Amino acid sequence: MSTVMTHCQPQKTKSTSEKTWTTEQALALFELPFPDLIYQAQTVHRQFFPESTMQLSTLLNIKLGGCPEDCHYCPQAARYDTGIKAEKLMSVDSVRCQAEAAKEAGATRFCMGAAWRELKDRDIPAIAAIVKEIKALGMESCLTLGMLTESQAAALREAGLDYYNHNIDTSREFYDKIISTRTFDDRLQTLQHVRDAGMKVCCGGIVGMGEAVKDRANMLVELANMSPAIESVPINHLAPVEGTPLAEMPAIDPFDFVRTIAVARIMMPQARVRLSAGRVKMSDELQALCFIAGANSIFYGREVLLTTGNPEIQRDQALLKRLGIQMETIS
Ligand code: SAM
Ligand code: DTB
Ligand code: SF4
Repeated sequence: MSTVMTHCQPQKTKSTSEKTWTTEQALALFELPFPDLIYQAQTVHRQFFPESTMQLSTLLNIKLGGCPEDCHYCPQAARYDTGIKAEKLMSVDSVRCQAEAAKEAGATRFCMGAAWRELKDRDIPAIAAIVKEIKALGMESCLTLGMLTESQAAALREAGLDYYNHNIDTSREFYDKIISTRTFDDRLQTLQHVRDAGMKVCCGGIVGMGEAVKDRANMLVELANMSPAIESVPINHLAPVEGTPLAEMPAIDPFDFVRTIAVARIMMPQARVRLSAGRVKMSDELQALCFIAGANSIFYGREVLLTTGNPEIQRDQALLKRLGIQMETIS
C-alpha cells in the first residue's frame, strides 16, 4: 500500500471554524436533501484536506472492565452483566509490544483506553511510562482514562501525551438518559483541563442511542463551538452489547449515520473526523459513503476496539486501496 506524507494538521487556517453554530443552522444541514448535504460536505472537505488520505489510529484497551460508572452503552460498566471480567492495568512491556505491531502495520497514532471513571494520582507514574514508550517509537499518543484534574492533565502533557480523548457522547439535553454518574459539565471541565495543559483534544459522541436528530445537531453544535477548535472528532455508531441497557436499541437508517458525519465535517472543517465504533458491521460501500461525507480517520490494526469488533487489517487495506485513499504517515 502506498503512503503519502501529509501534515497531521489541516492545511488551511481555521477562520471558518471560529464561526459560532446554532441548533437551527445544524438542523438545517441535517434537513438538506442527501445529495446536497454530501456535495456541501465534500466541498468543505476538499478545501481543508485536498488529498484523499486516511489517518490510522490503533486502539488498545489497557485496563479492561470493572468501571463504576453507569454509561448505558458501555459493556465495561461493572453493574451490567456483559460477561467482562475486570483486569489490572496492562504492563508497559505489553503495551509497547502492541504499539510496535501497530506502527509496523502503518498506524501513526496509538490510542489507549482505560475503564476508569477518573484517573487516580497513584496510576500516573505507570501511565507516564507508557506514554514515553509510545513517543520513543515516534508515534502520536492518545489516552482516554476518564475525568482528569488540572494537575493530572499537566502530568500527562509533561510525559509527552499528544491527544486526550474524552467524549461528550450526546447532546446536553439527552445526556441524562444515558449517564447519571457524572454530568455533562464534568466532561466539559476535563476537556478544559486538557486544553489548558496544551494537549490536543479528541472529542465526539455516539449515534444510535435513541436520540432525536435535534440531539445529534446539538451534540455537533457543542463540539463545533469549542474554542480553540478541536482536532479530532470520533463519531461512534452504537455497538449494542448484550447486558447493557441499550442492547436492544433498534438500528438507525444508515443514511442518517452518514448525515451525521457530513454535518460534522461541515461544522468542523479543520478536524480529523473518525469513523469509530460500529465500522465492523458496515459494508464497504457504507464506509466509502462515510469517507465521501468527510470521515478521514479510522481505528485500524486490531480486530477489537475496546471490547467489540473492528475490521481486520487486510480488509481495511484492501478497502483503502480499492478507493485510492492513501494512508497518512507522520510528517
Ligand atoms: N472510561 C473512559 C471514559 O468513559 O471517558 C474512557 C473509555 S470510554 C469506553 C470511551 C468512549 O467509548 C465513550 O465515551 C463512548 O463514546 C465510547 N463507547 C463506549 N462503549 C461504546 C459502545 N458500545 N458503542 C459505541 N461507542 C462506545
Ligand atoms: C471513541 O470515541 N471510540 C473508541 C475510543 N474513543 C476509545 C471506543 C469505542 C468503543 C466501542 C465499544 C467497545 O469496543 O467496547
Ligand atoms: Fe466507564 Fe468509560 Fe464505560 Fe462509562 S464509558 S462505563 S466511564 S469505561
